[in-house]
Amino acid sequence: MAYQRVLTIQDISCVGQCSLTVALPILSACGHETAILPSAVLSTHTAGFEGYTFRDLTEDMPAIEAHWQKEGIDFAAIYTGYLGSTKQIDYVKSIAQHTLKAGAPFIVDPAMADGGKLYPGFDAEFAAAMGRLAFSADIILPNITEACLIAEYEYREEYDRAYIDGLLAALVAKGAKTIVLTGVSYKEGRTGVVVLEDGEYSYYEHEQLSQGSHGTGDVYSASFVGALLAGHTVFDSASIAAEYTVRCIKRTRRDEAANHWYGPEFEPELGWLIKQI
Ligand code: PXL
Repeated sequence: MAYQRVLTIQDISCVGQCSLTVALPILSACGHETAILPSAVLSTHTAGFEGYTFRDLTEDMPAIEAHWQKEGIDFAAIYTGYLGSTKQIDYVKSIAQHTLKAGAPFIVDPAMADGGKLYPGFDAEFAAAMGRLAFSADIILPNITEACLIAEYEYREEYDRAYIDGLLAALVAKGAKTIVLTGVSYKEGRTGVVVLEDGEYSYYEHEQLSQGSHGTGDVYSASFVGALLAGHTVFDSASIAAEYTVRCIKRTRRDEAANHWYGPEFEPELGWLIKQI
């Protein structure tokens, strides 16, 4: 496995086990040099805590990009997650255009919504800008809510294969390339990941745990990117990330007495992930 430098752009939620505090350790554990660009600094994530602080770092981005360009710094992959503002999305596009090595993958997790709803602080304008970023990427990692928002497709709680095919077609029509669609459940008690690559549909089914904990989307995306950069195929990376995420959710559940509601206990399962890599 070649040692390579990946850049991940997402927020620092100081407490909450999501975004950079998840992506940095997971990518490092997968053996990759990991550069970070914080999109914002929050005291906690926004799902369940009240009164969190939020410092938007949008205005720092152009100078950071200019410095990297001056130093000739480039990346073997860029992976973005939760972003802090609509304006920031344009800066992120510029960073991807100017600092990615030729042919290197640009991977976007349009982390902004779940369960049919945008996260607090985001609006339709932000969702449209995130869509434009996603359609410029090589690989996108949306859940169904995010996919519907960027494809402008009706969101439904109950669906079948025809609905998912329609959603994938709407994403492709807007310019999506490889799609890894998470949380697609066709059967009670089971869920899975749909991969659409070069027009080919494949599905990795796995156990559904009735309630995922917050931040599992970030665990999923970071482990997917970690596996992909280590040389696994998109489908194998999607499957490894799914099994890793399930293990983390189970581990968190086992610790119910500690009431660890705000994030997944992903650290004790890193050893398992490293073995798959
Ligand atoms: O896990 C997605 C995420 C990332 N960062 C922040 C969030 C959320 C989801 O709510 O609030 C700050």
